[in-house]
Amino acid sequence: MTGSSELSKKKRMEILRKIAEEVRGGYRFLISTHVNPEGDAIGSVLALGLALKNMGKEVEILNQDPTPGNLTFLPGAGQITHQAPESGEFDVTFALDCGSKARLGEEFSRVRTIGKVINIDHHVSNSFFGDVNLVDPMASSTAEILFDLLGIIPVRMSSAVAENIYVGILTDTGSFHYSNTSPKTFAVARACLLAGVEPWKVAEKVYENQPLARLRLLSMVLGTLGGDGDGRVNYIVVTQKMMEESGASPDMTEDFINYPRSLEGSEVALLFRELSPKKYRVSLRSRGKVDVSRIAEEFQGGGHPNAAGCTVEGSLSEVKARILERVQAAF
Ligand SMILES: [Mn+2]
Repeated sequence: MTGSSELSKKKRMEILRKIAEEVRGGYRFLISTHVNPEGDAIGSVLALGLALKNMGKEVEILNQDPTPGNLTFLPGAGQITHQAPESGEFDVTFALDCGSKARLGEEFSRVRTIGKVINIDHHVSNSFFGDVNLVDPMASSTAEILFDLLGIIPVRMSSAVAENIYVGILTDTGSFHYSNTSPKTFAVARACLLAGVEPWKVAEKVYENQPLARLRLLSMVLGTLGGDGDGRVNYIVVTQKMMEESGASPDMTEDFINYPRSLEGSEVALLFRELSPKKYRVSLRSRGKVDVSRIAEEFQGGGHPNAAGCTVEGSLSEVKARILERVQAAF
């Protein structure tokens, strides 16, 4: 057990109070998240950013990578910058949903003065790189933790803030499908609805608004479906060639792993995405029998017991063989 998984209610509240104090005392805030951001990353930076602005704070949101197309509807999304700001001097910097400082990206490292770093995350593999660290692996999402922070500061949750929190929760729980969905998760979602969020509208924008390129890519990727022979481990592959032929962007592959994951009898699902000819991003999902974060960590990656990722160098057949061997040994 790491210290983080034993985070007690009391300790959690202490840290939240400390962060609320930093918020009240600071004036210029930088907010950032990991490279290749998804729903929880985007929802979290926007929810906190909008809330701080509502308090009259000066806020800069820096995400190195672009916002996925299906999330650009989120309130405040137009205010995200992708390059280190020229006059980069901040009292406090929030790193949200990000396991390590390196995952904040190159642009982040160019900011002149980041001030005190507050690290809020729910990844068990978080490296506690902040001056203040709130890592709560029991939370469904970083957005769920931010909901508590806003209540303690306190700052009213506007409908715009609520929509961002709701999307963070919705996407990180796979629409409330995954095991990280708790009574607390639904309580926070309920509060978001009471603040004005309309779930059907959000679901339509997030899930039923896909570009044709994504479906074209998916049809190619499903053709690569393979397994270990007994049905427990199933994988798919995304190559650079498929990306080019379909015209899709990497963020469109985000949910593809749910296809091998959803197969009958599937315990571990894998997605191999070619980054360059001898380098692959590997996403791992488990239904609970195998702790895939341990496997990812062996390859300098990380994540949760049921959802993790790592980057592995080698040809596709080498990378596949190394990962499959490791996964099979974990049963
Ligand atoms: Mn998250």
